[in-house]
Amino acid sequence: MNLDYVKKDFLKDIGEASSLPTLYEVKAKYVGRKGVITAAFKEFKNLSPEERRERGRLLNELKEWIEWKIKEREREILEAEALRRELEGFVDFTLPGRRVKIGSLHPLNRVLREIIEIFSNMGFSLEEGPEIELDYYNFEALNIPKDHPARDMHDTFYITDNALLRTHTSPVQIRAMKKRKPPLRVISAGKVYRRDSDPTHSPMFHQVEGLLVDEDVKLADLKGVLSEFANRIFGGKRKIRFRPSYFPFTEPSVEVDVECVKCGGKDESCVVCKGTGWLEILGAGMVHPEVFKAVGYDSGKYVGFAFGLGVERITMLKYGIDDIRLFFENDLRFLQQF
Ligand code: FA5
Repeated sequence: MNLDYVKKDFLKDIGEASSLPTLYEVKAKYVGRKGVITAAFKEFKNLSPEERRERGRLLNELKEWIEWKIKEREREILEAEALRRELEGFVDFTLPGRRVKIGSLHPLNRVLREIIEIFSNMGFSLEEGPEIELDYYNFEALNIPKDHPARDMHDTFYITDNALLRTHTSPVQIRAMKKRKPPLRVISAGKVYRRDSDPTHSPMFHQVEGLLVDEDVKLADLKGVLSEFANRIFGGKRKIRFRPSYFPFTEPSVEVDVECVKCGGKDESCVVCKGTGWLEILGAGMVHPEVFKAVGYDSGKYVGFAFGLGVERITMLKYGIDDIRLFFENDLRFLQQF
């Protein structure tokens, strides 16, 4: 066995051993019980005593050198591993930071919060209702019996014959009145659903409902509350007007318009109000006696007004947005403008 070759091979093997298990394999290969050096000792048999002594010295020297080299490599590997472990949790504070993008309220939530705040300041408290609603609350108790043509005004998503996705927030009026005795001053806000889709109508949109019941309530009170609301949500002094309308659950019923937020009624070619000077913002009216009957209120004693507005519509008017679908596309170029 040529010991120079053994040495050369060993140096190559140990150079490639970068972990303790591979290093120990190298150790076994050369100085283990079945290793190269042990095999070399066995070749002694056929040598003369002199050659044997000389060969034994060389072999022992080589064995010691190999063992020393292995120890040295073992220390290097252990140190490298310790360093790697040490660096594992290391944070380089000199690297430039990653910018954290800060989100903001969705424009609809921003306006919704503003609306709730305005009515809270007028003494209305917030009432909740389910989005999956019974036919009874969404229609029947609101004086819209089955087969009543007024049901056509709401393109309804039915779940069963009796359950549906609420088409407006008015069912919360019924729930609130069944729960409490008058006087009552509540608002309700949330998602509502209709089979409706175009640039100004969305299948899911948000409404805010208002209901006030007391002994001496007049249409003029409704006008006062809504006029104050228009001033606060659009800013400045805003004229509003009532137009006769129809809802089965209010009598009389009105459609409420606000003076054009863009031109104030002064520009005949205004694209927002189309030259009419007015913008429709909500539906309202005095609570129908049939509704009071459904909830067990005495309509001889109590009077009330109710209103329902579309949050998307108010937001579109407030910010000059012309397509309702922009609210739901989650395009940051749109959302970051608010
Ligand atoms: C109602 O939903 C009545 N419940 C409002 C009401 C409440 C009247 C209390 C009287 C007393 P209407 O269907 O008009 O009414 O809807 C109210 C508002 O919701 C509309 O003025 C409009 O701004 C908004 N709206 C209706 N449909 C959609 C739609 N598909 N997408 C976005 N907004 C809509």
